[in-house]
Amino acid sequence: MATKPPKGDPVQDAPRVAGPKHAAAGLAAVGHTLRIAQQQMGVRRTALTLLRVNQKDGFDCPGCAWPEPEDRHKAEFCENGAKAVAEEATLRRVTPEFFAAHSVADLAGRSGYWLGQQGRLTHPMYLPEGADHYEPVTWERAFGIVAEEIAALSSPDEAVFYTSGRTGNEAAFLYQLFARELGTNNLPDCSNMCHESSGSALSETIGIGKGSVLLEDLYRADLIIVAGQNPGTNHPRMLSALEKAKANGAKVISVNPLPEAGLERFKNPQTPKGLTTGAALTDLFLQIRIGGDQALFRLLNKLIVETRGAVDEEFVREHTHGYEEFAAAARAADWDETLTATGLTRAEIDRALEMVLASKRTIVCWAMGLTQHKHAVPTIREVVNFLLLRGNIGRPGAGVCPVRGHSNVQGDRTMGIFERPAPAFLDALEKEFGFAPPRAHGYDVVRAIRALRDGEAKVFFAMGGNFVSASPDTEVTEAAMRRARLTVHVSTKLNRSHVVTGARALILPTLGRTERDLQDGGEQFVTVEDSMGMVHASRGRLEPASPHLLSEPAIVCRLARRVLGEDSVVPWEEFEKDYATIRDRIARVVPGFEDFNARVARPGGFALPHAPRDERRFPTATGKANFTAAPVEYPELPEGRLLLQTLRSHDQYNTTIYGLDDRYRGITAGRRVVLVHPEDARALGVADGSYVDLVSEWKDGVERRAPGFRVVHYPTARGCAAAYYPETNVLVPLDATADTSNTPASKSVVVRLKTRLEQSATD
Ligand SMILES: Nc1nc2c(c(=O)[nH]1)N[C@H]1C(S)=C(S)[C@@H](COP(=O)(O)OP(=O)(O)OC[C@H]3O[C@@H](n4cnc5c(=O)[nH]c(N)nc54)[C@H](O)[C@@H]3O)O[C@H]1N2
Ligand SMILES: Nc1nc2c(c(=O)[nH]1)N[C@H]1C(S)=C(S)[C@@H](COP(=O)(O)OP(=O)(O)OC[C@H]3O[C@@H](n4cnc5c(=O)[nH]c(N)nc54)[C@H](O)[C@@H]3O)O[C@H]1N2
Ligand code: SF4
Ligand SMILES: [Mo]
Repeated sequence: MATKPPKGDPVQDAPRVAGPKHAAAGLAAVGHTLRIAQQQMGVRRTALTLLRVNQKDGFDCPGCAWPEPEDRHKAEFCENGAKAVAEEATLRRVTPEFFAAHSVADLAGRSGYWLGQQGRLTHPMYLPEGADHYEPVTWERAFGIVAEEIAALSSPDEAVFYTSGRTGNEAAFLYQLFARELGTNNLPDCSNMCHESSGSALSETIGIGKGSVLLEDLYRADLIIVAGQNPGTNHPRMLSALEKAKANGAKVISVNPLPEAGLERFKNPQTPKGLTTGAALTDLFLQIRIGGDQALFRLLNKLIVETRGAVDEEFVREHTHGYEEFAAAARAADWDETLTATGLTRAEIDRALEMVLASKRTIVCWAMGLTQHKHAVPTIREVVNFLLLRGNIGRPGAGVCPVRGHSNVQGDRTMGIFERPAPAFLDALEKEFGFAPPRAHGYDVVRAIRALRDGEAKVFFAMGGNFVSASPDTEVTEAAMRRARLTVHVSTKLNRSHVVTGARALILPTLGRTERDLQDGGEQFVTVEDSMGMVHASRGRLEPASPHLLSEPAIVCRLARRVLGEDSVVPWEEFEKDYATIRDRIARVVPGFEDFNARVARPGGFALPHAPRDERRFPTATGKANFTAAPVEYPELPEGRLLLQTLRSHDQYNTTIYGLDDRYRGITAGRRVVLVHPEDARALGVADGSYVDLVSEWKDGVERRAPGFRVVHYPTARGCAAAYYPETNVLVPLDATADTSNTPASKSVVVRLKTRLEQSATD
């Protein structure tokens, strides 16, 4: 089941390799940012737009979910935030003429990079059954088509409503309201592929699936452990926070199979020193084997338990449950097994322990390096055990810090985008709106793909995102999508999900964050929630990319009116006119949003309550913070194989590719690279610069293959390899997911490298 590399690209994928860098940001970053921004927006628009990012009266950066500091700099954005803005505020356009010139088959042969570079979508477009080309369609007709296909279903559960994490709170709240009034909880979202493991582990152990630290806490910490995260690329302004924490005396341990430049040194372009040498950020680098984190934290926990006076006994007694059972499991942790699982040395772990014991206030930050493994949930629970032992939750300068991805992914979940809603949330909806929401759980991402594959779901509707490229097992997912009766995408930019379609397909173009949102009730703003539970307003100022765009809330309101008709008990018309009326309802349904409109009017917004952080109260089943004692797991690696992680380059935002460089890793002009340790490469007989196919091995015996990757000898942990997503999603089996959270295990794929004799290095 080989896939062909994409054809028809203007750019040849021919990677050049210069070796990893040892510092992030600095002047090179500023130059790179301006170049990319100006190519998309021109000089004037670049300056005007970038000055509004993350300002209190401006728009929220559509990049990641990192919070804004209270005292804002004039240029309160990073290189990758600027790229995200440029990508949206681009002057390039995808018009009906574009679709007339390019058939769907032609577009399906292009790379995701090429599709994204074509610019902003300008008109609603329709692909009739059997047609080769999308054609323009009116909004009315488009909603009519969705209504027809939904009416033809034998149950609302045959429709799936996906959400990506850029959607603002107002649209997200309306979208879940629409799905539930229709009668389904099929609300999968990108979170299912992202921090679901964090949510699962945290809800069970501390009673709330969100992080417990604010930005201020980072500044006050003694020790910050950054595990499985590459902030230099994915949350660049986190480096400023780490720099500030270090200036206040904090130590940083980074746990990662790769030496990521951003964590080594940070050259803050906002400070004079930053432009020269920069600051060293990491005090201890633990170059862990992929999937070894649970074993590492378990052993640290054993050592803490066995060190006199190291456990915060009062906290454990007052606030936790399950300590004895956990301590017994921790005591049984084995040094040798841990060294095998982690690839670390005894001296490194001893050094880490010293730093842990010297710290009174410890924070653990993590992202996809912990969440996308089979044993991701027990791994994160072990991190919680680690923090609980020394009372590091609900104390200033300490806590859990899952660093979220999309700019409003956390808010969307708060608004009820969840296939397994809490009964209390549904009760509140029922009370407020007077209809009975469905109680049965819906499909998450993986289950939605299975349902489409098996013909059990027939309508797929996406509020943003790029489902076919972001999901695992590309060939299976694409085949599943093609079985749908109708696929609909509310999007800003063209992507592969628009060209791998059901029998009929619609593209509904929408406003971006940067754009002015004018409704009958006047100019509107939306709200978002960042990774630390701060909620604030976001106001776009640019002229919309086209006069035919509708905002996301307007799309949901009109869709709902058309689909639900007279039967609806929800005042959709009123909601569309004035988003403040939506916020009034949110205030009555979602705890923590009381008096929403008034509180969001305050510049900078407000913090949502968080019981463990605010009052050391743990709303779990036991009423306490729960220690857990799962058996230690780590991936097994058969002889001659590598453990592949699929990760992001510096020039991409998930499936949106900004460019073909990964500056900090020293790779330019190409993305089809696989990073392999030189010793492993030697043992496997693959020279630097040779070309291989990546073949993944899974118990179903199906051979999944990603062809034509240039081998790059790279200082990753032994036995581990790395290559970019989404090109490698074809290798991730649909059924290879995390226990409990069902998140695709896209950071631990067993692969073998198959040499391509017909190709050789060209550089
Ligand atoms: N510019 C930019 N910003 C982004 C995104 C983007 O694509 N581009 N995406 C956004 C989204 S949605 C998300 S979720 C975040 C993602 O942010 P990250 O999680 O930082 O993203 P990844 O590139 O997947 O990086 C995973 C990191 O974990 C490490 N890692 C892999 N496996 C393991 C392991 O087993 N153990 C440990 N300890 N480390 C491991 C990798 O080496 C890498 O450093 O970023 C958000 N921000
Ligand atoms: N192998 C592998 N797979 C992964 C991951 C991995 O690390 N490895 N990471 C996973 C993670 S963490 C995530 S979050 C998912 C991401 O999955 P998604 O969120 O589905 O994907 P994105 O690439 O972020 O979506 C990009 C598209 O969103 C649309 N868009 C952009 N802005 C807006 C907007 O304001 N409104 C609307 N309506 N549309 C907009 C554009 O059309 C753009 O093409 O991928 C997951 N997949
Ligand atoms: S750190 Fe994230 S939110 Fe902040 S400017 Fe950069 S991309 Fe945007
Ligand atoms: Mo994500």
